[in-house]
Amino acid sequence: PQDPCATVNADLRAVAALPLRRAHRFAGISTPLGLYPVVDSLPWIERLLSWGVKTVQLRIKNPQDPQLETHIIAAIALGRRYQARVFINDYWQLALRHGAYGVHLGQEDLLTADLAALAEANIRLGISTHGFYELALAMTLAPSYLALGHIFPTATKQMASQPQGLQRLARAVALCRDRPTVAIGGISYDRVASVLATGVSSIAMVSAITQAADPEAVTRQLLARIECRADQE
Ligand code: 3NM
Repeated sequence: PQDPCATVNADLRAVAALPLRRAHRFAGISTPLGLYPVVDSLPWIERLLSWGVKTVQLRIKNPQDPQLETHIIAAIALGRRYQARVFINDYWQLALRHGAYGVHLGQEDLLTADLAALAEANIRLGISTHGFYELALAMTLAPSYLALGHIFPTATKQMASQPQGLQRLARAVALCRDRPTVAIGGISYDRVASVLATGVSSIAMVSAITQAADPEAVTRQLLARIECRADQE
């Protein structure tokens, strides 16, 4: 049987050899990301920014969408208008072409995306991780933040991995030291306090906001709880 360490070491070597050239580090994010909603449409981005959200992700999962580029351009423009951090999920070429604030990538994109070009364009990079192995890979790239998921069971995305739970989240946060961390996956309003107690610097949410009976009220309450804590740091 193949030695599992050999695979891990080969993967780590492949990532470490990525053509980062001069730009070895992505710009860090010095202010806490706070509440970080992940949404799939422009109206959601605009609504959230108008309610005071300062970090948001546009996650469009249909690459055939004829409006894809238009939506990405508009999302970037909204981010500038509201002085907010808008991350584009997946479509790093479009994000690069249109000068996005940030890009969020999954592990599968790390070996193909032009990370050097993103770093040189000063585009912030967030990376999804699921467990310590993916975290170790992602940390070799010194991204602007590390997303740690999925913490609890979630119906929003089909996951290949198991929920990490709060203990593993706390250990992962400790490993990330000063790098901003984002917890994601199954985080409801009622779980916010226990998630924040792990020391994670930000919370990403989909359904707790988009499926809420009153998304504006929930968002404002979440902002008060999550950003408030950040202000006290
Ligand atoms: N990424 P909800 S979990 C988009 O673990 C996404 O990488 C995840 O939705 C990851 O807040 C997830 O409704 C879905 O559980 C999060």
